[in-house]
Amino acid sequence: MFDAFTRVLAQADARGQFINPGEIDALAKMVSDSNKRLDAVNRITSNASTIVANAARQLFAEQPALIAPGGNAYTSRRMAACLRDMEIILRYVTYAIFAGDASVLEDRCLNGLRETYLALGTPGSSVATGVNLMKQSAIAIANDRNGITAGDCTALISEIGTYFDRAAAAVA
Ligand code: PEB
Repeated sequence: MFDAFTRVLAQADARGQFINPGEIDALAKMVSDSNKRLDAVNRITSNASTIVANAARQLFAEQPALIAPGGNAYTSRRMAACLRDMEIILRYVTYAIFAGDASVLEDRCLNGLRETYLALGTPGSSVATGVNLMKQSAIAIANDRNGITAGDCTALISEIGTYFDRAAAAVA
């Protein structure tokens, strides 16, 4: 499991070189912007159940077969498993945002997930749709300009988007 810092040093070590000035500048920028990152993690974390519930509601409205008899989220046991899965994925996305690196998400959540869904007969493309719906609402919440000091969050928001995209691509 890497974060932005250990990633840079592992790469430098693999090259057998010191950490170069460009890498130091990029990490220094990340540190100077770190309040934005922690605010985004905090906002997504404290709204996690809203993000999951709204995305699930929208997923089932778009794909009602999932909750019809015989569907993959039919019966409360499967519905609960589905909501739990979405929450697990969102939790690992918040870890990746916090670390500034996708490896925790890849190694501990996405690795083998496609195969798990194949084995369960759970439609990965529907999970991917759910992840995309969580992406939209998490970004809207993280990017809400109300009650915060105005600043440029473009890079951070697009980075956050990439973690959701990885999760969706891993199961689609
Ligand atoms: C992954 N999901 C399920 C299972 C596992 C995971 C391992 C089988 C065991 C169980 O039922 O608990 N677990 C989950 C995960 C990690 C992990 C992400 C990462 C660390 O350890 N059904 C739908 C939707 C979708 C869904 C499309 C968006 O209709 C999910 C939610 N996952 C779903 C369902 C099951 C499941 C299990 C319904 C139960 C399947 C079944 O038992 O028939």
